[in-house]
Amino acid sequence: MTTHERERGRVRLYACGGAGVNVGHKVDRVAQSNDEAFAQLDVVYIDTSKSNLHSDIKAESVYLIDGLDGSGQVRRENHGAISERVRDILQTFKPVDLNIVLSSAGGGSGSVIAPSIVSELLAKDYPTIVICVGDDSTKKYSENTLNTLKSYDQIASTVRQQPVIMSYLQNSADMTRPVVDQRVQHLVAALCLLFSRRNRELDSKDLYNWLHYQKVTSYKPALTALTLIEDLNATSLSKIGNLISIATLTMPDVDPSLSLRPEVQYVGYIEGDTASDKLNMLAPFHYVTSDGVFAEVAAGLNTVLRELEEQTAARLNKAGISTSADQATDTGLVL
Ligand SMILES: Nc1nc2c(ncn2[C@@H]2O[C@H](COP(=O)(O)OP(=O)(O)OP(=O)(O)O)[C@@H](O)[C@H]2O)c(=O)[nH]1
Ligand SMILES: [Mg+2]
Repeated sequence: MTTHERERGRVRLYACGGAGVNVGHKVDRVAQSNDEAFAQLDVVYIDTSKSNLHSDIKAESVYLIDGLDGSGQVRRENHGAISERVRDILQTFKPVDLNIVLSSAGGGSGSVIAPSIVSELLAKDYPTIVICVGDDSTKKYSENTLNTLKSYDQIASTVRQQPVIMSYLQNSADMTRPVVDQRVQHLVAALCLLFSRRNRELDSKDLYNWLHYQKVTSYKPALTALTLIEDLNATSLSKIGNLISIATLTMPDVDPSLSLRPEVQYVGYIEGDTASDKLNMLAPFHYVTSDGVFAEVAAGLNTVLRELEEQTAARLNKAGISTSADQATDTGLVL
C-alpha cells in the first residue's frame, strides 16, 4: 500500500432469521471478497433455530440464540430472549464501515432480531442499511410485515431519531423468491462498491451524511426508501417519492449530474470499468434515498388485512359433528 492508498472498506451483512440466513448464504457464496474494487464483505448469521443453516456455514459466523427452536411466526414469542442478546450479538460481530441488516418481515424471528440490531446500531451512530423482504400471501405474514415496518418507523422517527434507510422487496407471484434473492445479491454488491474506499473524491464522511441526511437536508429522520437507479428519469421517480439524498458512482468522463436538483448529491469516481461491468451497470448509477414507497406498502397490507377480517366476520361457523345425545368418556372417547 502506498501512502496515498486508503485502507479497503469493510461491509458486514447481518443475516437474521430464516430468510436472512437463506439469502445471506447466497450473497456469501458469490461475495466479491477478493476483488479490490469492492469493500471486503463478511456475512454473519443470527437466528433462533438451526433449521435454515447450511453445512458450509462456518460456526464462528453464526450466533444462535440458544434454548429456542424458532418463533413459529409469532413475533412476540422470543422478543425478550432476543432483546437480551442484542448487545452480545454486536460484541461478537462488531460493526464496520457499513452494516447491512437483512431479514424477512413476515416470520417471527428475523423480523424481531433485525430491528433490534438496527435500533442498537443507530443508537451508537453506525452507518446502517436495512434490506427487508415482506410478504402478504397470508394473514400472519401480512400482519407481521406491517408491524415490522411500523417498528422501523418508530425506531427512526421516535426512538433513535435517525433515518432507517431500507431497501424493501416483497415476495409475490410477480416477484418470486429467487428474483428477490437475486435483487438482494445485486444490491449488496453495489453497496460494497460504494463503500470500497476506492472511489475518488468520495469520503467516508460523505457516505455518513448520505445516510444521515437530516444533517444536510431539510428532511427529518424517518423510515426511508433506498433505491438503486441507473437511469434516473421521470418514470423511475414517480414510484419512489421525493428525492432526499443521492450517492452517485460514475466514471471520470461521464457527467453525474441529474435533470432535477436534489437537496444533496455525493459523487464518487470509479476507476476503470471492471467494477461497473461486474455489476452490469452503466455509469452513472445512483443510490437514492426518498420519502415514498412505505405509505403505499402499508396501505396495501392494510387492505389485505381488512379483506381477510371481513371474510372472517362473514364466515359461518361450521356445526360440529357431535350431537347432544353423544356421551364422551373422561378422555373424550365416544363409544
Ligand atoms: N426471498 C426469500 N424469502 C424467503 C426465503 N426464506 C423465507 N422467505 C420468506 O420469509 C418469510 C418467513 O420468514 P422466515 O424468515 O423464514 O422466518 P424466521 O425469521 O426464521 O422466523 P420463524 O421461523 O417464525 O422463527 C416468508 O415471507 C417467506 O416467503 C428466501 O430464501 N428468499
Ligand atoms: Mg425460522
